[in-house]
Amino acid sequence: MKKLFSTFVSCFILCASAASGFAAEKPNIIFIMVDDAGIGDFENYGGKHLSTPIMKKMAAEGMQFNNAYSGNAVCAPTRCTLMTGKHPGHVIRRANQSNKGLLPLAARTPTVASMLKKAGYATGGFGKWGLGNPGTTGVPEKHGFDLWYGYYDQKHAHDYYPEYLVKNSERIELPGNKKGAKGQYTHYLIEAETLKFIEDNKDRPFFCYAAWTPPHGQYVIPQDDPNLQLYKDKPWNQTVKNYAGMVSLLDQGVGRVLDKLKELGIDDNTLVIYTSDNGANGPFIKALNSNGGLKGGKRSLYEGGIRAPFVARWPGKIKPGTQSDLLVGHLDLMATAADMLDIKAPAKDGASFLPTLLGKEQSGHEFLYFELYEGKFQQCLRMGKWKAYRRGLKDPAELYDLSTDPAETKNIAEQHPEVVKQMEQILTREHTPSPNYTTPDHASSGKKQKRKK
Ligand SMILES: [Ca+2]
Repeated sequence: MKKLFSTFVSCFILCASAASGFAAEKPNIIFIMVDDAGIGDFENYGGKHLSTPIMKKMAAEGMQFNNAYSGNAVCAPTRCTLMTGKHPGHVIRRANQSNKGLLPLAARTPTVASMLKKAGYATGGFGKWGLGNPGTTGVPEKHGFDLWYGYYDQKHAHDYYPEYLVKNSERIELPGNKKGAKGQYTHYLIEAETLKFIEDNKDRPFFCYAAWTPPHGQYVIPQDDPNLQLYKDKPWNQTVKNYAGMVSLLDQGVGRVLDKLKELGIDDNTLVIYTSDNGANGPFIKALNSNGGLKGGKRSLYEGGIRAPFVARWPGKIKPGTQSDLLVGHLDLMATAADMLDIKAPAKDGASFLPTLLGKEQSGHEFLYFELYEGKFQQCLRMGKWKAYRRGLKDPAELYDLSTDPAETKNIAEQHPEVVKQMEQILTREHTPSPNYTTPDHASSGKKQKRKK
């Protein structure tokens, strides 16, 4: 009888597990998002100048997405979209600044972290938060994170040798950096805390959001770092060499995360995603082709600002060496995590890419929508092979066919009026007015928006 009962229980668990994805296993999720690296910086996306063997290895062992998009084209709006699972026309942060200054996440805004915490996950974030400074409604520990270590304020995050970092809204003094000393390079500390969190939570499900700050400026890296030494003989100025060293440093750090998972024996039950928060900055587009030949870079809603490197590794679940052309974005993390656990995502703009990870057919997004008020207002829409772009709500949209013109060199709106009409309707519909930003009807009437890194 006892055996019968146990068989019944096993069957029940198996059946329940099959019906609900991975609800029984509760796989760990590690989302590593580096800051300002362009898609052209990475070897597996055709990068020729920088050493990024870990992303390449992850792609060989997992899946590389070739139509992936960042949440937006600058730091805070990307983070807002990623965390809330809502597209850029529905979130509070549509620029780093606003008409009302820094906007924290409102109290009780559901996030990926709060969703996973409710599902029994330990939740930790490491690096740059950017969605609310200490004392505001936006702090990460009020949005599902058990632990946040690093920077809350974006400006603070420009400094790699600050006198302090922040842990759950408390100052953590860095005595090695007092009075202008440069004794404690923060990325080393942030990477170490990331690894510690993984180790501390190896026996329970966890969500680790590594919002690492390299290679965002300031462009500094310790002179004795072996990743900088890789580029010592290159004919580049010191800023470019430092940038290159920072990209390689964080790539090696991802390797240390993967090694840690193997060492702890939790490699097979952990989905790791490695991506960047927005496109590359101008000097590196020029020196290193960091935007991979796409149009524009950081702050632009042309492809160079939002097309993201995006690889996923999950041994035993993702078939090694797979390439996917599915349209995906950072906003999909919430829907995908919810799908894994058979729970309901609190936001509806994202779409789960779990079927694709598991080798199943899926149709995915009909379109991805973006808007941004950084310097100037921009809207864009990716729909199938088409890309529409405009700078005023009532301006005619430019149209590009990315299948033949990935660098958006030829505006072919006049040849496809019906496509343009349909895409303009979606651009108008997906934009929701916000009192925090000034939206121009026409690019020429657009008031200059406040710009800040
Ligand atoms: Ca960024």
